[in-house]
Amino acid sequence: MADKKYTAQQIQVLEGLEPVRKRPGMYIGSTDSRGLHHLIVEIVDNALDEAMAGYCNHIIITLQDDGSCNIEDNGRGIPVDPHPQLKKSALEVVLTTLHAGGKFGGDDSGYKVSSGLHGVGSSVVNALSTYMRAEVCRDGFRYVQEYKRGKPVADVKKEGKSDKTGTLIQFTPDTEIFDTVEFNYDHILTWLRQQAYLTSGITISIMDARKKRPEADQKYPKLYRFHFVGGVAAYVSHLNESSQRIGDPIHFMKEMPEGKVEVAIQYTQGFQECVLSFANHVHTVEGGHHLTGFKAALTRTINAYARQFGLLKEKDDNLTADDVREGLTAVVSVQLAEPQFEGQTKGKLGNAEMKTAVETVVNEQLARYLEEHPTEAKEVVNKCLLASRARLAARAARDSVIRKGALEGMTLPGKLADCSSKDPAECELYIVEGESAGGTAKQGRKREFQAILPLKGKILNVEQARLDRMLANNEIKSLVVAMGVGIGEVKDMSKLRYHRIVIMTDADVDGAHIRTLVLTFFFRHFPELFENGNIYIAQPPLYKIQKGKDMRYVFSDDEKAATLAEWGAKDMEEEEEVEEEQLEEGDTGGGEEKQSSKRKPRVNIQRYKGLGEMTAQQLWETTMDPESRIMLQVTMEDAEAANMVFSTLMGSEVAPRKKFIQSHAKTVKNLDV
Ligand code: 0RA
Repeated sequence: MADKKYTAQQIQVLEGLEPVRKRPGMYIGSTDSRGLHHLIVEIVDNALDEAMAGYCNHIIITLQDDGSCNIEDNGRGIPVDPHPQLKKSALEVVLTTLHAGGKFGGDDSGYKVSSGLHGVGSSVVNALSTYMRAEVCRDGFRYVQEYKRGKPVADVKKEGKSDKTGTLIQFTPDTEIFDTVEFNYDHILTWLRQQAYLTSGITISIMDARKKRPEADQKYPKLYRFHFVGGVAAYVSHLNESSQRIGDPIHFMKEMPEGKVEVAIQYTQGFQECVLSFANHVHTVEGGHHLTGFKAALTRTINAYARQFGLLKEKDDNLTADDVREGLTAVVSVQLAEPQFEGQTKGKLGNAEMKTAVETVVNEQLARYLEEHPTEAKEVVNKCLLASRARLAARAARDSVIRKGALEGMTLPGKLADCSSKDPAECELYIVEGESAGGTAKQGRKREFQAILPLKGKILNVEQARLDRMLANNEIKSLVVAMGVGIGEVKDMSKLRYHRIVIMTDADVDGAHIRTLVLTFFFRHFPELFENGNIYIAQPPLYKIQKGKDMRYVFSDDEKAATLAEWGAKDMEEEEEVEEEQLEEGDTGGGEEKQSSKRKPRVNIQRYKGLGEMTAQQLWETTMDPESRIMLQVTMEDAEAANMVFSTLMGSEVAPRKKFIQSHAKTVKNLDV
């Protein structure tokens, strides 16, 4: 092939990846961390396609120390035979052209829209990598080709014999394209675990072989192996790990003319609902028609069963969709030929025919399950009835709260130091731990756009509390009233008074706990805040380090060590407010350093144990001044992972309904007094 001359047509094809480098966002959504991880998704998707077609059962992903990522599978291997028209190896065509054009979803969509389109997306990864290497084992041989920014370095080479089949892709993301090329192991693990649950029979191994792993990733083992027997039912079991469950997961699967439907359901004794939906293994964060069909069938089938067996009397109202989803964990996964992904983040399935498909399967098979498992069925229906009664009682309680003006029309809480601007887009609400830090923040803030709300002690653990009980809690009430949005059925997010809500707690265990409680509260009742990027975590400094006229605030121990090293001082365990003399006899140091050692630079390290130890001016400079502060934005990137953390941290293993009803009755009484 090497001696073949390029035709004009081929040259055109070889330039085929230019549009990807020109407008990467169109092909991978964005060039931030999310887009970076999309590269892994593109390659692994191809391997998963092989697995779904029954040719592959193992995928190995390695984050290499040199910044590249290796993805190896034991599928059939990308074909290597010469392409009939282009007269070069199919491998080269697959990896260097936007082949199967149009299958990328057209001009307005940067998302892969289908499984089963082999190799689509690998060329996009190639285009956005400084280096890529493909190794294919097929037909008894091993073939290799390398690329630089999407262009082949040489023709495909046969490197020797092999009795395996499979594909190994190694790629190094291009720093010219991406804002960051640092992979987030946590993020990759979550996604791979999800894919392993959705693809029955697959084993996915992951290795983090980076020598210097990002701090956040260090808490994870370097090696993982995911293999789940039982598909989405195992997924539901995993989601319910830390909850009290009712029966085993119910699992059904059916090939419909519209596509394949797979559903797993399990109720827990808790109140929270967790229903995840997928289309062609893509998490449909915004739901869509498959989810609508599921909910409709669930409500219909449980009501029908409850009526048939006299659990719902003639005079009773039907259970609502909310009643039948309380405490429900479910995974709804569909596969279809031409999925349409819609919505802001392309996270919503737009194929209307999938509503009927899922609805039919769930109606049919859930009804059969209930009939065949009367004990579990009664338990589930009773749980829904309980939810219904609790809902009516809670509404009565809430109505009385609202009648008394607990929320609506209630004046802003006294301890809120509001800002003067009324434009929510520029307003910030600082939720501050403790009255004393609150006082400092009030002095330090810019009152035009920064409001301060001190929170006293620990707010209620909302995971286990119902709305009516929560509203009886003053800290929660202040927070809700300050935000201006109402809660529950009267919630109206368009009334949000601050577009930035900043949680500012001490850098200690108590601070972390309070932060988790506040986040849990927001997560349960105002998930929109995460979706819209309203929630931030303030980053107060840990230390102030001073040497002569040089002064620096540092935000981590690493940064402290680096600063001290830079200043030629030793990192010693500092005592609060105690000045330390640093005497560094530079062992390799040159004359200059010796000079300065003789002058004995005094390095003063102050550790801030709490926000209250800073002056108002310091707090402003380090933590609140938009010009210089560092804030972490909390996103709902992975609502499921967050949910898991929240319920594991906050949920109670034993949450008997009886107890709830009793305490609930008391609360209702208290509210009415
Ligand atoms: C095109 C055709 C076939 C498989 C693939 C591509 C393929 C691509 C990737 C990317 C990563 N792993 C992959 N494995 C396979 C079908 C091959 C055949 O018909 O034998």
